[in-house]
Amino acid sequence: MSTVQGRLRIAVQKSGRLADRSLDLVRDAGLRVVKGNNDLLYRVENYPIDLLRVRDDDIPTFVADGVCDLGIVGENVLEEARNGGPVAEVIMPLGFGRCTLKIAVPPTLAYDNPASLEGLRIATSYPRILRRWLDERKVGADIVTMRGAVEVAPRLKLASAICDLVSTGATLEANGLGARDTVLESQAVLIRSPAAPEPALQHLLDSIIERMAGVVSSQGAKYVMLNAPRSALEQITAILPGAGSPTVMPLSGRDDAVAVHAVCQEAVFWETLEKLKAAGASAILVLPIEKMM
Ligand code: PRT
Ligand code: ZN
Repeated sequence: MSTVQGRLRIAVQKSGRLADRSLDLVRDAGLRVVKGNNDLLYRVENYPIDLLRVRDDDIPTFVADGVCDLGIVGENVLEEARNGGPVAEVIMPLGFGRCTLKIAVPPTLAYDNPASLEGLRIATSYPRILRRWLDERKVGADIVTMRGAVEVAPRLKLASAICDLVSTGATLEANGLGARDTVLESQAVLIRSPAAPEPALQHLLDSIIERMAGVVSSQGAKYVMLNAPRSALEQITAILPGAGSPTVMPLSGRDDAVAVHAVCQEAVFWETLEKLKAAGASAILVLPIEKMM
């Protein structure tokens, strides 16, 4: 059972790379968040829900232990928190906070495959993930755990290689390191507690999850409307990216053409529009989608 009677709790990062997007997701799901005097806890004024704002490293435990019902955290942090105890359940990937945990080495170190790390010292903030990865590959290496600034470890001779998060690659480049292997692909995920909420809050919890799923799937999705010659209908629908089965409607006064409406799950680029036009489509409209369920 959740610890606070009559209220659901969602754990989000207080400040950092996931903080803004986490709050956006909560707001887009229709929760009106009010910042009170308490920096740790934001209240939702239209539902019995509180946001617990904490360091991301605390989120997996808070959710696994039932202190919070839901949480938003990077897969890297969730994976590192796995220690044989209760685990939070991953509900869905959220499409932001993407990064990759990589093995990176200085140019002086010859790296062919993970076995090249045998007997070396590797610096990382993710010792558990790295240990599992090395064990699975039967590589024996020493791990030096560092809280931050992992990229300077080779220069300071603290380690021969590093295992760190990479997004643009600028940090590795600035430190003269090259990425060699991928240990984990990560993005932010929505997680839920294995402990059920109070029965009276179950319906609210389910509906928040469903709304968040709607927000995530509508992100980047577009509503496309166009007119198509009947003869080119098959070709035109094949061009629409991730459209599933579109709606096809008659056009008044025209037997040779139809109107096509489709929800495209993937990005609709100018190139796509040009291909549609070349295939005979006309009056092409691309509209954003605000909500989807
Ligand atoms: O204070 P708190 O503990 O909550 O935050 P934090 O400092 O531990 O984490 P924060 O806010 O930096 O990151 C939160 C989450 O964002 C991470 O756990 C990842 O899931 C995700 N994320 C996405 C990243 C990056 N991209 C990222 N690039 N986390 C860290 N980095 C760092 C990386 O460690 C390296 O130092 O950015 C540097 C590399 O970036 P590039 O762009 O130069 O490759
Ligand atoms: Zn952290």
